[in-house]
Amino acid sequence: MREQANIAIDLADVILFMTDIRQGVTASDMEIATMLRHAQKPIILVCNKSDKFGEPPAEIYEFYNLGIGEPHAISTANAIGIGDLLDEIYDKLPPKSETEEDNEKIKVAIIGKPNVGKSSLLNRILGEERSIVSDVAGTTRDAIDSEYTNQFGEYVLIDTAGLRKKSKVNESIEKFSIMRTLLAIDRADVCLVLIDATEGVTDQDAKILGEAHERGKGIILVVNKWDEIEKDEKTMKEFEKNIYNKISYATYAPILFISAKTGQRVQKLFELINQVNSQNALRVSTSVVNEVINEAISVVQPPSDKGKRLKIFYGTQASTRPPTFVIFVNNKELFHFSYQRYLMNCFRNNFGLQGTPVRLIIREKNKKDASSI
Ligand SMILES: Nc1nc2c(ncn2[C@@H]2O[C@H](COP(=O)(O)OP(=O)(O)OP(=O)(O)O)[C@@H](O)[C@H]2O)c(=O)[nH]1
Ligand SMILES: [Mg+2]
Repeated sequence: MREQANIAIDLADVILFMTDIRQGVTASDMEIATMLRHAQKPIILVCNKSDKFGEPPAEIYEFYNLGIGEPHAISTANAIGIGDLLDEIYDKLPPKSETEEDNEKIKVAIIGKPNVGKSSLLNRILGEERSIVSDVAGTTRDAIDSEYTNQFGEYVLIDTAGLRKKSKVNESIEKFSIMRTLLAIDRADVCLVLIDATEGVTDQDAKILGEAHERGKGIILVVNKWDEIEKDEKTMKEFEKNIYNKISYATYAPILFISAKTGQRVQKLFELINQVNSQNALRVSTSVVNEVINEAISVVQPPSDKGKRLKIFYGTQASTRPPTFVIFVNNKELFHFSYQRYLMNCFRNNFGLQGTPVRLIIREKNKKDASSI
């Protein structure tokens, strides 16, 4: 429990220290308070179960003894004091600039199942033993940030804990490792999804890739331990084919074959990272989006159903990371998946968009609305 609490403290921007006003200050409250005093994070002391409206009960004064500051009386059951608590949390959140200071640096998360060589890759890049490497699966527990600059740019490289199969995760410590890895993916601009060349793409690899894909990250598939493979001139192509067969929804992701052990092609990663990062952040003007839509429509007629034909009025890019396009149509139902995929491919072919997921949001608009735009 203590270990879990420590991990949670590390991850947090603000800590709510929750106590029970009906029990008064307990021995474990005292212990937690001691832990928190070392945390150097903003802490808000909360006395729950203060169920009556009006002035906080006299019992609250005892909580000053914890040395955490002013206690806040709330009742979660009766929804008392929650708004004030939220205000307090808001005040204590770090300013935005602090969390975005590394904006020019490309954040790269190295993810993959245990033992695939994530830490080895990081060490190879940095040229030092920053992360512990061993053949014991689950060596890395933490997400470790390292800043790195080379001729290609400035990066923050994040080594992560290997994501295991759910069925094998029983300790809560491991759940926190997983949480840290997922948070690292959230923070990243580009994810390097490592695949073990000696095993090919496994279900677990596909799941990990799915986490990055769903979060809209730039993705590079990195096949590691390439030194272990006996190969001829066809091996790489066959490998590529097998990978894309297994993960057909992410064929946009480029594949690089490397060896963290020998350093083969590791330097090539950075050009790819830069490309994928800029594609993930790409912005396309509305006029260009509509040129592509119009051309797409003229080449392949939109589908129709029971005499009704899909009409695409116009589209616009709503956001980046990943590129997300809103498409206004007469009737959503008619916009079949296959035609969405077709349009998505037209976007990809025209704009590039290699290495990044692309999202379409379909909105209905009646004709009258549409013509007024
Ligand atoms: N042959 C070969 N072995 C490698 C390569 N990269 C890593 N290994 C070996 O694979 C094992 C696991 O390497 P790690 O770097 O610890 O793997 P990890 O993905 O960080 O593992 P966890 O932190 O446990 O998730 C070690 O024995 C490495 O020496 C490679 O390119 N080729
Ligand atoms: Mg590791």
